[in-house]
Amino acid sequence: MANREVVYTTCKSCHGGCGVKVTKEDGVIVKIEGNDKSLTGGTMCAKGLSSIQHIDNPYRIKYPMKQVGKKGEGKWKRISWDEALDTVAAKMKAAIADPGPQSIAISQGTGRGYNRYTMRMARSLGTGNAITPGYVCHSPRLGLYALVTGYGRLYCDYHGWGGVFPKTQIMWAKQLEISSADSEMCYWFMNSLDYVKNLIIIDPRASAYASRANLWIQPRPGTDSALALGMMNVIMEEELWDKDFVENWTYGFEELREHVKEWTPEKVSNTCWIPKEDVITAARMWAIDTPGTIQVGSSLERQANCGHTLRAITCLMGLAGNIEAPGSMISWVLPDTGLIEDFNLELPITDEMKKNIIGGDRFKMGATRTCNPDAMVKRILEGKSPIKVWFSVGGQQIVHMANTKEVVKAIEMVDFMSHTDLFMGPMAEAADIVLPAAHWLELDDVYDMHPRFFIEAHNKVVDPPGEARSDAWIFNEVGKRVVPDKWWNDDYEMLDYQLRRGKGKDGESALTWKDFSEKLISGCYGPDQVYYKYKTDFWKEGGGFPTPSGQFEFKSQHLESLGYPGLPQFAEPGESPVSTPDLYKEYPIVMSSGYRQPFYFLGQYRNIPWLRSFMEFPTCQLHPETAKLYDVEDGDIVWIESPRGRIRQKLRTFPGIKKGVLMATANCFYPEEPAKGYHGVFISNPNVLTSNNHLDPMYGSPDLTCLLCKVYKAKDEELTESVFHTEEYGFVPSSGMQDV
Ligand SMILES: Nc1nc2c(c(=O)[nH]1)N[C@H]1C(S)=C(S)[C@@H](COP(=O)(O)OP(=O)(O)OC[C@H]3O[C@@H](n4cnc5c(=O)[nH]c(N)nc54)[C@H](O)[C@@H]3O)O[C@H]1N2
Ligand SMILES: Nc1nc2c(c(=O)[nH]1)N[C@H]1C(S)=C(S)[C@@H](COP(=O)(O)OP(=O)(O)OC[C@H]3O[C@@H](n4cnc5c(=O)[nH]c(N)nc54)[C@H](O)[C@@H]3O)O[C@H]1N2
Ligand code: SF4
Ligand SMILES: [Mo]
Repeated sequence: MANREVVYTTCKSCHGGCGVKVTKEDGVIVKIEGNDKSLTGGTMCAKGLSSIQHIDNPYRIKYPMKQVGKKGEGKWKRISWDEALDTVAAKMKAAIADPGPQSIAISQGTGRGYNRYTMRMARSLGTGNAITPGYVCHSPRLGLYALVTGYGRLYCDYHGWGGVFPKTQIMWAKQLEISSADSEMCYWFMNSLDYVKNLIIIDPRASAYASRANLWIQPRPGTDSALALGMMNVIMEEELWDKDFVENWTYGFEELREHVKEWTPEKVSNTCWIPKEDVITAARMWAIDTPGTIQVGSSLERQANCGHTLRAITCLMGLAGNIEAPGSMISWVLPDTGLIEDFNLELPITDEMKKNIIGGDRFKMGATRTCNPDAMVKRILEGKSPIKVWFSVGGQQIVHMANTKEVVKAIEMVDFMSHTDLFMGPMAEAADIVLPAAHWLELDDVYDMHPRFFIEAHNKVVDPPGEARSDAWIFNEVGKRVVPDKWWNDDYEMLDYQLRRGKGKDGESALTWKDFSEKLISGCYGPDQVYYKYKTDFWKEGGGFPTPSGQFEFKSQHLESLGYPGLPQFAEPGESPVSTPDLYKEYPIVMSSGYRQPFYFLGQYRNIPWLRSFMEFPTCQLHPETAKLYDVEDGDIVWIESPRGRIRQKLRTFPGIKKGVLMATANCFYPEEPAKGYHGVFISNPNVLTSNNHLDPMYGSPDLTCLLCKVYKAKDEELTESVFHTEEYGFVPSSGMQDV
């Protein structure tokens, strides 16, 4: 009889959070399924369920290695952990001594639960030059929500804990059912649809719920702030705003009212290429059928007017009084452990660090705690590299930043880079040293990716392959070699420290990692959540918001003091039919990139056979009539070209996409393509096409989801790369890594 064992843990194959039940037989994982007693009720997606193929995968990095050829050549030699860590630490110490700690960059990818280690590492070394994709993903909304309400984390209350579900739900540039399948949202969102009266989708492309929506608006990509301003104008004209909330709890209403007057439904219609009736209907639904929620998608943050778009949408929330009411937008009360993020926030960012943040002089909202990655690339290319040592953990900057050609060139110019990852990919190939990271089934840690109302435990199920180690262990080992007073003797001490404020089993003692690991979750949910905090002393004695005026701020004096307009504005994308009409003649299609796929997570999982089998090539979408206009057909491999270069993707004609608009799959490379050429990063990745020249004035975000392109069929002789000719998707690792 096999020895069976069940372990409960938490998935993070995406941003994470689904409760998982794992069954092992004789120490080998035989089944992965949802934990029906967890907050996510036993639901899991294809990515998490395919984890058996993640942990036993030929692309896994198993040992520390150093590059022995030129960067990007894929010539690697196995080294010991001591050699790897000592080399990284020595490089950091030398950089701290000369020219100073600001010359160290610490980077990460999108949140995978280890973010707080990245930020603590940066602060403990004394550098403000942390690099994250936050400026195109989530940071603008958190910053803007904070500006208006004083509290940065506003979430949709899909839960019904206040006795009410949202009556109107807007899905604004968001395909929640795919992109937030995790514990963040989807489970509760699906349930809340039983109670919704108006579901409004604002998306140039039909997402899964468009067919169920009462109203589906298809704006031209990059024009959403005009739509939000126009909806506010209708609300003002028809006097539909929430009188009590506006009168008693807001600042700057009259100025906003005057400001949005020019945004008539006709003007919005001309700007966004939508019927003017859509603006009026959406505004009425939103303001009359309250409470309501707006789920914002990050396509709006991958645009150079993102600051004002998010501000306009936030003002729209306040106009309808959809703040802090049950079934509206709410800031959650945290678990009793507080924000595990305090682990990095407790190390203050000093004036000296701030002064040296790259891009800090230009992007006064975005580059305050992290640097602006595009400004950094430009500085390196100018030959004045401010970065001597780059400690990269997760994250594929080569793939995910605008203008791939420039990014590759800049990264190759950095003196020393290490990269920590589970799999070989473009960033690892560009590194001098690679450190092998453990999968979530192979580590113990606190899951705190979205510090909302709960934290969960990642419990180790099996040992990592070879000498792979958890990110927490790796950060701590590097940290204690360079700044020992800010790090711990071992990573379990560090876990205990992070949980120190939590209540233990007896309700008195501090929560330890061991207790928490058994408990699996600590949270504040159900009747323990608090609504209408601004009507109580929660934020301010006597009530109010934690803003400078104590009110919900339609107009921002803080922005004005930084030299930005205090009221939300519209601006055309850097390249668009309106801003660059000549370019539009040559590149006559408006392009967006993104639209998450259920079986990939950004650039990840094209090396997972089960997941790759759903979609061999990245696809792009065009309306059948647009496709006909440019002589391309469903199933063609097409060239998509912009002034910066061209890529190939497979065309899917789709009547659900706006005519004249192309949507491309983002974040693509091919693990099976050779290391040289960074695993095919130039074959299909839309960032070969995007520009890093036109950036949001507040956040520094480039136009990744609104630019211009042309499209034409690729000839057979142009499909030379192996990816176009593999029968079995070529799962053979190209750089022979696993044999070292
Ligand atoms: N399965 C899976 N889940 C993921 C990810 C993944 O890769 N795979 N990625 C994760 C990450 S890092 C993020 S940031 C989130 C992103 O998740 P979402 O915010 O949902 O982002 P997308 O799916 O890229 O885009 C959402 C929708 O925006 C539309 N859109 C594009 N441009 C515009 C525009 O200009 N205006 C409007 N109104 N709509 C537009 C697209 O057509 C698309 O349907 O998902 C996360 N979750
Ligand atoms: N054109 C265009 N560009 C975009 C976007 C777009 O829609 N269009 N989206 C933008 C957005 S929203 C984002 S967030 C970025 C995403 O950017 P990234 O986060 O860079 O995306 P990934 O491709 O998922 O890269 C993550 C890397 O981290 C590794 N990894 C995963 N989990 C762990 C872990 O636990 N530990 C360690 N050490 N490594 C791990 C993975 O193997 C992978 O190599 O891309 C941005 N760029
Ligand atoms: S949604 Fe995310 S957390 Fe949930 S199973 Fe899928 S990958 Fe894992
Ligand atoms: Mo993201």
